[in-house]
Amino acid sequence: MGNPAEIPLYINGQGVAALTEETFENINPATGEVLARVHRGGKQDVDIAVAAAQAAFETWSRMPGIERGRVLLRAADIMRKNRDELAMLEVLDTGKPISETPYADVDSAIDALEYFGGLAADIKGEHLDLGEGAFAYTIREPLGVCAGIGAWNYPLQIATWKSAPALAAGNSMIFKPSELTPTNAMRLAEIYSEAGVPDGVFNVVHGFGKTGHHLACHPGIAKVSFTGSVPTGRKVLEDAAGTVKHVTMELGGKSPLIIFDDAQLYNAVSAAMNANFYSQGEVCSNGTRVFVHEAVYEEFIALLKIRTEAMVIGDPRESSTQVGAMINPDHAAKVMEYIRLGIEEGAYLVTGGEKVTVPGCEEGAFISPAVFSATQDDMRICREEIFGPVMSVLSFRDEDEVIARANETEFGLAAGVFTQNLSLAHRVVRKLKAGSCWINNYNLTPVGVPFGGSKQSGIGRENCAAALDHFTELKSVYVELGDVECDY
Ligand code: TXE
Repeated sequence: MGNPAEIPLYINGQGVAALTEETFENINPATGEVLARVHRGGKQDVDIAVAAAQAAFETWSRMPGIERGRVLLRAADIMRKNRDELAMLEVLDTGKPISETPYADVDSAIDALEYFGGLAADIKGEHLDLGEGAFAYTIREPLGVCAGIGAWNYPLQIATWKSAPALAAGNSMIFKPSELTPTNAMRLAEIYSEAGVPDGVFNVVHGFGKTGHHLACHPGIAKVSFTGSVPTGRKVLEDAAGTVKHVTMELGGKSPLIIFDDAQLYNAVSAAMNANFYSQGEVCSNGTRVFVHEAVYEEFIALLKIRTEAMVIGDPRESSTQVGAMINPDHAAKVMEYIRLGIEEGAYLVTGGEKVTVPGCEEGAFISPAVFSATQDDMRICREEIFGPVMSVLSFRDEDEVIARANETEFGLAAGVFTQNLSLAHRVVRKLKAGSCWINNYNLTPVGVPFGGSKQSGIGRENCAAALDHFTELKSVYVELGDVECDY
């Protein structure tokens, strides 16, 4: 193994050393190899990034939207040309299989750039006719310097889902990727610069929670867009409150996937597997509580067991691999503890839940996809977010009962319903307390369809036109055409 690369901060259009003079290691989850030494940004680095972003905001925000849009569309083209490289970098950073990352990560980022690049020219206010003597109009204005803080499961997608609408609306941004996956935020910054994003408009500051805390507290930052766990989201919200920042919160979940007795069972099993084992289950919106009607429960479990045991666990760099490495051994240990707990609490482990050694990836932490049956709602594996390949299958008898049980959680990120009965599907979806719902499929997030959670799973929506509303604010202007009426 050669000397690991060095990943600096990216401020004002170039790589810069952190003033902390401290670095941390970026590890390849599958091999344990040190991929790079990453500069840790401290408070002074954040201050410098904010100053650069403030200066850049002055020109970028005054550029016509169509010109900002053109730059984002160029960035999409450059990203498409580098799709394979970016997809492999995501594999090395996250341990996710190469069979996923071109689509779920890179294509999703390209779509966001094209979508918001197209909308940039169409950010507008309204004209309000107030009769003969007056009228009013509104202006949708950018907020200023915005901070993005990302989680480690979809690094490039999260960085682009936050920066594309922010920049389209005329804001500048400082993005802090997760300390576990710093690589593609740098490639995004380079791509933006190559596309013509002016220096200082998009900056990257690496670091841990403390660096994120500096961003969330900084008086020069108007908004924080955060993706991560609920506990951390609460801390960011508290910090942002100190200077009354705008916030977008994309947090965790323990989402229900409800399979009625008339569901097309093969598709329902497919959706349940996608909803629990894609990206090794490290997906916030996963349908990890699978409620199956008692009439088809045994058949569902039998089919699910056969198909789960056929999944290919392996080196994420191999195209045949379907289950890659967990993000790191600590997280894998957390997931294994939940599996032990599930058994202890009396659930039945139908299949999987074992640590697996993959030749050539002996340092990696691999877990065979786990299915629990004989589960109860109050078990911790059915209440807490595990963020790993662990599916809990619960049985239910009728519609009202399953809706009540599905909603019995502090989370509200996502939900799925499988049935051939259209009125049942739409009636149930209306009653489920979740931000992102699917009928007869799961976890598809085409650009333009709002993504985000209700209850404690989040605030705001991403990947849609509403994201532009969250990165702008309205100024209203009243225009008097006559005299000022005055009684004194
Ligand atoms: O989150 P963490 P992770 C959720 C997912 C799971 C979690 C896993 O459900 O709960 O993310 O990602 C920074 N002030 N989602 O472990 O620990 C930290 O450095 C400011 C939901 O990364 O919360 C990292 O960059 N920042 C999502 C980021 O917060 C702080 C989809 C997240 O870290 C901080 C993907 C602090 N005090 C994952 N402490 C969705 N809903 O879309 C840490 N950080």
